[in-house]
Amino acid sequence: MSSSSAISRINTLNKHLTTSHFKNQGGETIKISPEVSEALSNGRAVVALESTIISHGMPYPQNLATAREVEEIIRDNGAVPATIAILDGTPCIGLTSKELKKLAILGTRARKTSRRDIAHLVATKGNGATTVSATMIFASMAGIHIFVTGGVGGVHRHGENTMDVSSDLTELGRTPVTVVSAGVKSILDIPRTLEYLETQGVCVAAYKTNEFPAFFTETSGCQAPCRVDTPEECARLIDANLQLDLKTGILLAVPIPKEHSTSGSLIESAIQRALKEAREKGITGNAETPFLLSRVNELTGGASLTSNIALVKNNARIGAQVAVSLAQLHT
Ligand code: PSU
Ligand code: MN
Repeated sequence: MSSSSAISRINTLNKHLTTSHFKNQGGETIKISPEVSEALSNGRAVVALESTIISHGMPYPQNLATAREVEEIIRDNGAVPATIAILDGTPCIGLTSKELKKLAILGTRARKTSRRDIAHLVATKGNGATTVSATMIFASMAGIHIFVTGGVGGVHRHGENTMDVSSDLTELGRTPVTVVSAGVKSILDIPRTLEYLETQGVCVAAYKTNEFPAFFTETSGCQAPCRVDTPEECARLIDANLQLDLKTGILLAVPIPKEHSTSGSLIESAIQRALKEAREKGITGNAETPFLLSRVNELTGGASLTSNIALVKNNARIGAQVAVSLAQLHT
């Protein structure tokens, strides 16, 4: 879907609606905040944000403070933030301050929601925190092309046996949204994750580096398939992907800022220990990533959380700049 067709569709939808709801192509109601709706109608830069990072990725109250600060950074850089979640069964694009707080307090009581979970959650009117895959789906429905997060899911270590491959990767292969992340954590198998992204036809671009970053560290030992050096260059890449209607997503990997990557070796030993504990406790499936994230945070005495917050904010700044450049290409 090109940006102009998405915007004109939302314009048409808005003409018929007095509230800030729209129906997707199948007729299911989706709530879109007035601020996001207006920004899309006017062709302004909009950046989507996921909510699993709030509910399952960080503890309360740092999760709420970070979510609010990230939205602020996006605004300060000239774009409109659109945090996405499912509340009482309604997919919401753009949360009010109250809704954001509700989600942050719910924490892991909100369901971690990937593509497979969406229909059940809507049907049962539950509360869902969207992962990268589910957030991409709703961003794409609304015509939002850029989405900022911390890290994406990947092929888990020993994934060749367990087949635990995050649905984030298959979503990137089928939904034309650009995900800005700090790469993939070394709790995962990074070389296999890159192989799988190639299989899925996903364009993986590293920002101002030749190497694919490993979330807490700038390096992973893996080359990135391509490189972009400015927000404008990245906007042209996204535009080409949309204009050609390739229908696949883009993964923009932004390395953690140097001053926050120092504790990399400390984090690596914590990761090794957390992985061992996960195996001993038999933690698998979609519980594995949240377990590893919180255990690594405990084992590093909070150092990993500090790095995590710093890199998400950095991604928000760059993601907003890319979104502004993309909006300028279309004006
Ligand atoms: N990686 C992180 N932080 C996160 C996640 C992954 O460093 O918060 C979350 C994201 O929401 C991502 C999801 O989409 O975990 C992937 O989960 P799984 O590995 O179960 O597919
Ligand atoms: Mn999984």
